[in-house]
Amino acid sequence: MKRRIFSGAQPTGSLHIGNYLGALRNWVDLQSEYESFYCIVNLHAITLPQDPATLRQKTLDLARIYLAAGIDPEVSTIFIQSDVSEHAELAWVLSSIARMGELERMTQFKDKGKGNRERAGVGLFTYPILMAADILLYQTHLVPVGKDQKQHLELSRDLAERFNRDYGTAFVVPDPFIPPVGANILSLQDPAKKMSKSDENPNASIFLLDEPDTIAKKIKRAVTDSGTTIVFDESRPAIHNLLTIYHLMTGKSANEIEVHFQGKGYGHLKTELAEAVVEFMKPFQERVKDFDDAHLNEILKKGAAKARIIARATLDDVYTKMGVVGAT
Ligand code: AQP
Repeated sequence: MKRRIFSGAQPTGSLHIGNYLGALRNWVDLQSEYESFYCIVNLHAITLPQDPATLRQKTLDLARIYLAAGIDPEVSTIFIQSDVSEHAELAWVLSSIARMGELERMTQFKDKGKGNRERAGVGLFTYPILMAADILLYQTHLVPVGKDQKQHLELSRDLAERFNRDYGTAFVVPDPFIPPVGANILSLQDPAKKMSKSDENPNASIFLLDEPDTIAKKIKRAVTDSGTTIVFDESRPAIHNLLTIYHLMTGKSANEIEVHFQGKGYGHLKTELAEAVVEFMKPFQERVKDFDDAHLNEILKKGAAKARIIARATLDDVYTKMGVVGAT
């Protein structure tokens, strides 16, 4: 039996190269080695206000992006979270064993809630519990995510261990897979922040479907620092970030890159980086046009049917262990 992977992305905004380099490319690389479940987590998306028509459209667009990135529906299971209601059910169960204190420590709630506890949604607060349910339903061994999800994953592990200890083993305790390079691609405008779909500054993120001109403009406007040398130095996060993207897009080693840019200026780096990103994105942007809505819906329906069988078995086991039974 293959070990299992679960991961997902929210159909909010457009995916950016951070989502791709931190998560999606690893999903593609790992899909044959593991039995893989890749979810479009639309129930997570509604923890912040969404326009219904846009959310509907973005949900299908995200499926298109998964396929264009190289996720093979013959190999991996691709589905929409809300098509498998067990996600919401298990989230309720886990909310009964999760503690307020551990949720209060989650930094993403603080960031996305903008520090305003009075106005922040309860769903935003309990978001990591739904994420734990997503993962634990599938008896997941490995969860490939970016660095921003590390804390949430630790909570998933804690909840699995707590349930297993108190009620008997129902869950595999999942391990994170956080890539050594690319797990935290930074905003091009503020290297103190990660690149994010919901960043208010459109120049902060390079989206996977950006036109070549837009990519070049965004890179040209990227903030740098007061130094002059082009080297991988973590104490200079803006340049380090640009070099990391260059490294991941070209496959050249850090040493090769430093030698290549020796004696050259930031303008030169930005021009070559833009070319590398545009080149990297070209086949992906071509492939994205290949999938029509009817085909996507078919894949998603099939995926949900497969996911539901595993999810139901886990939830039934959880209910039995807890004594949650209906009339017979
Ligand atoms: N900047 C990043 N660098 C590396 N990985 C990243 N991820 C997100 N941002 C970066 C990883 O992408 C996967 C999917 O993310 P998500 O859709 O769940 O949303 P998120 O983590 O909340 O990312 P965003 O882009 O910042 O979206 P919004 O603005 O909607 O919140 C995850 O594995 C994530 O770690």
